[in-house]
Amino acid sequence: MTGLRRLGRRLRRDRRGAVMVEYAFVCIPLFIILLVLTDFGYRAYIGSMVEGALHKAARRATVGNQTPDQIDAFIRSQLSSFQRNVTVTIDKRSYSQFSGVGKDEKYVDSNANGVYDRGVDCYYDDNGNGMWDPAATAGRTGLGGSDDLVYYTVRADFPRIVPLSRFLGWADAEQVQANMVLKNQPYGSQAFPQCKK
Ligand SMILES: [Ca+2]
Ligand SMILES: [Ca+2]
Repeated sequence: MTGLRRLGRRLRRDRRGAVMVEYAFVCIPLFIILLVLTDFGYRAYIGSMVEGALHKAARRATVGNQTPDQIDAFIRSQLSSFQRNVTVTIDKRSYSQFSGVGKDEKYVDSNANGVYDRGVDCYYDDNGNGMWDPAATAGRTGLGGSDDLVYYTVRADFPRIVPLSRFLGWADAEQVQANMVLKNQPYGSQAFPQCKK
């Protein structure tokens, strides 16, 4: 019997290598699942922190006596525990009517073509900037005035804490966003815009 045959028989009898391969087949998927769950958990944790900070800040803002900078500072202070690796973006837009939140400024479609036509259709200049605005620019920046509705958006951008991006084809960074609409206290009078061309 040649040495090669003897080696083949020894390898067939030796189960230690097979156990290691089986162990790897079980452990690698489990390890990946654990990393994915950790990633989801971290994302959920940041999402809940962002939402909680936004709720607290919005309540303070609606009572009044808060400047936009103070609201921003409050939100950032609430998120300061993990802000070193998280970029926080805060946007506040105010609207005079709930029906206008996140939508185009209203207009009267005089020529019935389904779109706003400058100089032809009259529009309601809700944000008072002298022009019709689509949803992206509608509303006023800041906290608005009495009885106004304020649409808060807080977005957090952060790097993944587990090295899955290359392995699973995911992006290196994640993003969570929280939104809230609150109505300011009626501590004054509010003027509604008139339709104009
Ligand atoms: Ca039109
Ligand atoms: Ca406008």
